[in-house]
Amino acid sequence: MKIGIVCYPTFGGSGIVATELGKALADKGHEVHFISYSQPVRLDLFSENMFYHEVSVSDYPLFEYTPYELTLTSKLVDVAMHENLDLFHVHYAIPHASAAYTAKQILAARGYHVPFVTTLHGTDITLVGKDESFKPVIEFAINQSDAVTAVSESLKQDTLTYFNIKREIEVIPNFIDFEHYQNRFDVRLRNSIAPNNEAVLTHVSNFRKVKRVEDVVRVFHLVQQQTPAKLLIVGDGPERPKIEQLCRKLNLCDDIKLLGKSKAIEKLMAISDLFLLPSEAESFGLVALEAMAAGVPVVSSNVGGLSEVNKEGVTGFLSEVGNVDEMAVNALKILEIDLKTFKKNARTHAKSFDLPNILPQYESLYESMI
Ligand code: GMT
Repeated sequence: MKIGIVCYPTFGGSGIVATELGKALADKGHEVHFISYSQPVRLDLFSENMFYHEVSVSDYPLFEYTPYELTLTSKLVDVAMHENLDLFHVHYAIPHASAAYTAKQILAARGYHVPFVTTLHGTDITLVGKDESFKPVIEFAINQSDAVTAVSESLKQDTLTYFNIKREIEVIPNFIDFEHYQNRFDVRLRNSIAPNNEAVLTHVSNFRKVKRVEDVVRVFHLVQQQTPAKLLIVGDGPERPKIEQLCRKLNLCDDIKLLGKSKAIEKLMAISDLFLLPSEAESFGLVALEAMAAGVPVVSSNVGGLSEVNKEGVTGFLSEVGNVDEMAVNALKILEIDLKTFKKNARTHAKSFDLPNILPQYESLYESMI
């Protein structure tokens, strides 16, 4: 099949899922065309049947806000016609689903039939999409999609709650390439982070408010009062200054490392003992799954799809948003009582989200559309 994948190119989970899906489809012999405003961070164009088409937005003095969606739509029309695409797969509804809908109409007027599947990822529904300033367009574009998928049962239910949806939503969970996370332990890296074999706690995110990174620091602070520990914080984003301030205020600067947008996620997970994800909203929590694939148990909040990924008392623990005291108690329970069992369970549960289990679900959906 010839598939056009539309996604955000940044570190966010939806872009990562879209890119890894495209790479896996290309490996299976499909022709994959990525369409975005810059090259997705995880995209390395080493495959002969993978292509990248950049949407370049040019400024015009009249526009106070440059209309990206129109440029994207034109690009979709152009790529579909010239590359003979069979379908579009758009990740994150805003504005990709409405752009794909318009592109489909333009293509139809030119005699081409190019259906599109929309994958809902989370904030496109739970935060941004349900805002009245987007809602009518998003609702329409979801209903007009030829197929709709959501990355968790919880996100499907949220979509049905917030919008008037008249079509089937199929749940296809996020995935990891399980093998990619095995045998990555680097003893020198571990010793450099935790020279006295302290427990290593890790958090990875884009530092948006919704991730509650300050809670990560507070949980760590409580844990560290009971057991020697180090904290790795990977990523970057708007909340960084607040996090730095809190580290200083709690006198934790020597024990917390802010690593920025590291690409060595697998290696960092492999030397970690525990992963913290106290988010306010999380439709799935791909990063928790990545941690689990590396054998790292998870202490998280209990929102959205997190309970579909992190199994209470098995792969980690889940608490109410903001309950940092309980999260710290749970972290200590895992670290001090039964780290080995939790590690094993985390890996076993992550294996059920391995790529070969999920990829065929997308392929059969595509086949049913064309
Ligand atoms: O929240 C992020 O980190 C980014 C965001 C995105 O769309 O890029 O992530 C959402 O999609 C991910 C991939 O499907 C999910 O794993 C995240 O849980 C989801 N984030 C939220 O719901 C807040």
